[in-house]
Amino acid sequence: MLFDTIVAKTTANGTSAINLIRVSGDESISIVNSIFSGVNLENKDSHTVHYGFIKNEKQEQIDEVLVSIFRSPKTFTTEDVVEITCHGGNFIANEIIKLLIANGARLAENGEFTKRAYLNGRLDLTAAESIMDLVNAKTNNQLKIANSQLKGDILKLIEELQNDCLDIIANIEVNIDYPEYDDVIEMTNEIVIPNIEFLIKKIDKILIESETGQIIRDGIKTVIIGRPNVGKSSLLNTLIKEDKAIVTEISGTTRDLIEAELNLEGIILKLIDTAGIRETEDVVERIGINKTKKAISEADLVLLVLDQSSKITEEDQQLLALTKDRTRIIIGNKIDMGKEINLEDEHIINVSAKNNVGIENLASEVKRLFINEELLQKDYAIISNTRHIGKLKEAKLALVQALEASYNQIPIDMVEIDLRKAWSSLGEIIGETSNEDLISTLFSKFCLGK
Ligand SMILES: Nc1nc2c(ncn2[C@@H]2O[C@H](COP(=O)(O)OP(=O)(O)OP(=O)(O)O)[C@@H](O)[C@H]2O)c(=O)[nH]1
Ligand SMILES: [Mg+2]
Repeated sequence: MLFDTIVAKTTANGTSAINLIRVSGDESISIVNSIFSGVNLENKDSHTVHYGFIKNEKQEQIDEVLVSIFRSPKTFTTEDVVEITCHGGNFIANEIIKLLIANGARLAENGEFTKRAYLNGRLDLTAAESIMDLVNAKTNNQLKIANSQLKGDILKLIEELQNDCLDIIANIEVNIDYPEYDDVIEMTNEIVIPNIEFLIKKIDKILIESETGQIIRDGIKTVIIGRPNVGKSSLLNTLIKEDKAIVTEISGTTRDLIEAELNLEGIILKLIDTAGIRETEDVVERIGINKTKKAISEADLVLLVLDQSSKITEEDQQLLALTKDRTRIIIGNKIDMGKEINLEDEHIINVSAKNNVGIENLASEVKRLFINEELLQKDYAIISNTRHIGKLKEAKLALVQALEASYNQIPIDMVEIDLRKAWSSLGEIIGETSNEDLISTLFSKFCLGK
């Protein structure tokens, strides 16, 4: 594919030691060469680095730089790529970019280099997406999942599912188009059924594992609730090891939601501290309480804090009832002051937020609830991206429809429509679906000329 030449600064804005400017496209070497003095870049080999100067149209020196040449096709975008390493600071980089644009380059759009890598077939869509995950990674687990995706593990996984799907379609196709071929098994609904069921089971397993993947990639939205003064803000502060939320002995201290992020042994908790819930006449406090209720409804995990120094109250009971069906951990705080509360059929994690006691038990409970440790030890693809999960569910739905149609003895070519839908949803995950592809893959998979 031919594209124009694009340029962008790849390093962040602000003062730094160096900046890296990336240029990609057919004209990239000649455009950079036109503002570079040192050597003639046009006759230099791929993967070489050159020292010299960037000069403006008046031949004034802008900066002393290193220029790296990468010739097509073994480059990130598969096009000719030039990288200019210049001094830090926004001004120099902007001057160089302006000169490159004056000489025929265009400012790249967000993500355009990676988009080109994908459009030019260097990366599939999931690998392209993993690059953002790599950049955003904050934990080892996130890094591991993103690297495996970049390496093509998700691609392989999806391709395997697509192949299973195609095998079924191909058999049906042959049956429809070449009914006189008697060595092709006649695909009645009964024969299709076990194959579709097998494929659905495979997808179900991947979807279950993706729950861990999604938690690792996006973190656990966790809301800390409890009646006033039980120590919610103290718990937040202890967890993040910082005095972020105000703690006082006065009930109703926290009025608005306070958010913080925590890396809990490799899992990101997106914590929200809330206003203590109680009946109140105070308008500000009441607004806070309404926000708390909304936060509860949006959370993946509720940490319900009780106060072990006093008996359970009516408000506690209400909160226990309110969160009964949610994924929750009940915390008995202020365990240094007593152990007044025992819930018959609920496990309480006793802690002292103020004295940093028992917090590790809370951490292991979070892990127990959300993370399949065994899965993480294994070295295979885990889907973590919401888009992929959505498409996978779409594919499964189409397969379930195909299965139901088969059960109901609907003509086999109708069943095939659903199978194609499933194949196409899978293809959208890796960014390749189109009908022409389906045709050519079909023939390459099925040797009709035998
Ligand atoms: N003894 C003891 N006191 C604690 C503990 N945790 C918190 N406290 C105290 O309890 C009081 C209330 O703590 P906060 O963290 O402000 O409670 P809160 O639940 O955020 O209260 P509101 O924001 O008003 O709803 C403070 O005086 C804390 O020092 C604990 O583990 N042990
Ligand atoms: Mg508070």
